[in-house]
Amino acid sequence: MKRLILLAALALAACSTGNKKPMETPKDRLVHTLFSYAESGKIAYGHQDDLFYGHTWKVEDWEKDALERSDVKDVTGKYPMLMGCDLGGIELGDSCNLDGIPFGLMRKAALTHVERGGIVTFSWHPRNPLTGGDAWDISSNEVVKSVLPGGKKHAEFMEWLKRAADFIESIGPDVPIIFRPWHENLGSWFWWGGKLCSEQEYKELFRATWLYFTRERGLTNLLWCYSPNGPIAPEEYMSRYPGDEFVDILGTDIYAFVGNGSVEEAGVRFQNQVKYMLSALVALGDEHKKLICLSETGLEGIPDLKWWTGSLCPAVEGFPISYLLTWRNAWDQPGHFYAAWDGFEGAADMKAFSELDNIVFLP
Ligand code: BMA
Repeated sequence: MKRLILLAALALAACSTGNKKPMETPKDRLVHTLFSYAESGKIAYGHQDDLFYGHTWKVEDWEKDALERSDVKDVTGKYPMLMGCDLGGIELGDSCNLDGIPFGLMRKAALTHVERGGIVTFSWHPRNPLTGGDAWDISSNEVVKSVLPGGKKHAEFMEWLKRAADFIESIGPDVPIIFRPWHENLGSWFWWGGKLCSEQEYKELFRATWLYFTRERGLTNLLWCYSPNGPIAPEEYMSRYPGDEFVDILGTDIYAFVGNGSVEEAGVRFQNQVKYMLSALVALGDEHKKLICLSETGLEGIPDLKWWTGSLCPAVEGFPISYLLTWRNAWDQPGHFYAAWDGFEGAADMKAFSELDNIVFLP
């Protein structure tokens, strides 16, 4: 426990400048909050797109809507502590993101969630700047190279960063945001993935994003999360780590998959994978003085009706992760959900999870 308090102090000291006692910023306060969860053995729960839509509904008239509906709240009586949002589409100047969420709604929901006492985190699935395809277009391994200085898409890419930074800036300087760009970078399903660019190119991509947002735009309200897909050996995890200066949180995305086996087997496999990766992140977090988290997780469609208390909880219990986040409940794809919803047969187990002493929801 003392170790974590020391880590928090060191992390904040690293952010401060000179000898003057720094003023506590919104980012500092969020760092403290997240360290205090980890220190007290608590884990905040997050849900992607929570206030935008759920399994059978979506916000229609967002300017008038009070944004009170949430599948998580319907089931547990509480909002998730974290709400995840995705910026995909902002780079083109689109009015809605890749899942049809108006950016105006995203801004309003982020502010509403923070006013309620919650925390927001942004991921980003930008289009492929070289081919014009989507984030999953891996037809070229020249894309990262093309956006770096000297590359033929560099100027256009800087415009993409500008649009993303403009949006984040429009939410306000006092709203701390966990920003998680270039995620799952050790798999090869995004154009910035492991086989699609060199280690150096990836690091430069991450650093260029950080430098532009932080130095050129002064967006110091962001906590930067590095979140490779897991499980993966710690050496591999660190092989594309951009550096301590550019990262505040070490995360990992690990999903449960049933595949051809039983849900029981999937549960055991998932627990082993998460425990393996989180053990590595605890050591890395100590070494690099960083927060750690399970940045994305879930079991699509939750066919295991005891998944929350039977698999997720035992997988993360005892690890000082500040938060975990389950993915979205798509309103237009009946099988694509990662949190329970009102009427779902496995809802009671998610409610039981929400009532555990070590799991933090937004009351
Ligand atoms: C994926 C799926 C997609 C979605 C994307 C970005 O995991 O949920 O349907 O478009 O995330 O949110």
